[in-house]
Amino acid sequence: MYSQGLIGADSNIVEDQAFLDAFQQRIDAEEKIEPNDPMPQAYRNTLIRMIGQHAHSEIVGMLPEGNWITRAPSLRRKVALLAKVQDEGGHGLYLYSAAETLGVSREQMTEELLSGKAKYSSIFNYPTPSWADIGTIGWLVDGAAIMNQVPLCRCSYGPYARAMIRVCKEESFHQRQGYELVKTLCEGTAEQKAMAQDSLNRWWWPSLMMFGPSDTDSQHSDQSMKWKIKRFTNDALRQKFVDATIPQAELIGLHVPDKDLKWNENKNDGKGGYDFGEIDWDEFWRVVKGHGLMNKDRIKARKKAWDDGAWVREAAQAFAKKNVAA
Ligand code: FAQ
Repeated sequence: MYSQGLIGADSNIVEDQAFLDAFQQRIDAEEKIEPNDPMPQAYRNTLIRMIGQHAHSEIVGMLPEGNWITRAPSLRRKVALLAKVQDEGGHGLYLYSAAETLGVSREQMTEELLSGKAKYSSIFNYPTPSWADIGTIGWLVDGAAIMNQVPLCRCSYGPYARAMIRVCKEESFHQRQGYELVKTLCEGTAEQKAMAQDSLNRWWWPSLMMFGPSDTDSQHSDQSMKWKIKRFTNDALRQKFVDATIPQAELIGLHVPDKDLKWNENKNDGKGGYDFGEIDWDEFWRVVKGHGLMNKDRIKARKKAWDDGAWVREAAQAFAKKNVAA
């Protein structure tokens, strides 16, 4: 990885106004910023925080679905779920590698996850008690992830933008297979349809929370938009997600659990869109701060995997050293 050569790569840079203006000009001209380019420390730190959080989300996100691999109801469903969970692991690895180009090590990022310093998406702190949850996660969670990540393919930082291209293609496939699973349940027995509805009831609001706090409370959005890391605000993406998803729910006969949901033809500059109810922000912050239903289990599982894998990392390093010496 690039990291070893890059740590402190621009520590000699004086971040005076001329430097910051020249950097902003490159951003405004839609140039990609690459690992060896000089960049303001705050730009670097923002990306390390955001890509690190994203990588952790992919890896922790394997747990709720992994829970169902042994209990998938058919071989076809088992193969699809195995492949999906494996894809999420791959996304985590590209993203850790993209973050490493900024001079942070994977060990450091993992320590920050395990100590609670680094965040991961709130959505993965909810349990998956029914098989329908596997469909709902693909449909809504991957659906929300794509809405947020397609614009990240145009992020100003080259390695993150490029990693996002393949990630989005795979997430798009996951969204479709999840929707197909939920649709199949809706076309099945009354009990299966009820299972799908119950799952939507539990995942709808947490999926809206994935987009982050409202624009008025989002501390990083303004600067990240200026640096063209983010292309849309949290609320703008949330609105796009709601507008895209309601017709999908209607098509398969599911009811979105929001009494304030209403078509508003004046929304989106007259193109129309849905008004929707107020998100429970207390719940959002409680989960983000570590007090959701599954936060402790998720970190415990990641710590066990990291500790159990220590011998593999040590062996790989010893082997690499032996090869260099030979
Ligand atoms: N959960 O000022 P903002 C996936 C934190 S991948 C937890 O608005 P920002 C794939 C935020 O970090 C899902 N924390 O922050 C998959 C900040 O705290 P900090 C992950 C959250 O960065 C599917 C504070 O609140 N996707 O699902 C959340 O401008 C299925 C203030 O917020 C990404 O990471 C949250 N929901 O915007 C895998 C995409 N929201 O760091 C398996 C890249 C906010 O100052 C199965 N990230 N916070 O301590 C982003 O687009 C942005 O980072 C946002 C937040 C939009 C998440």
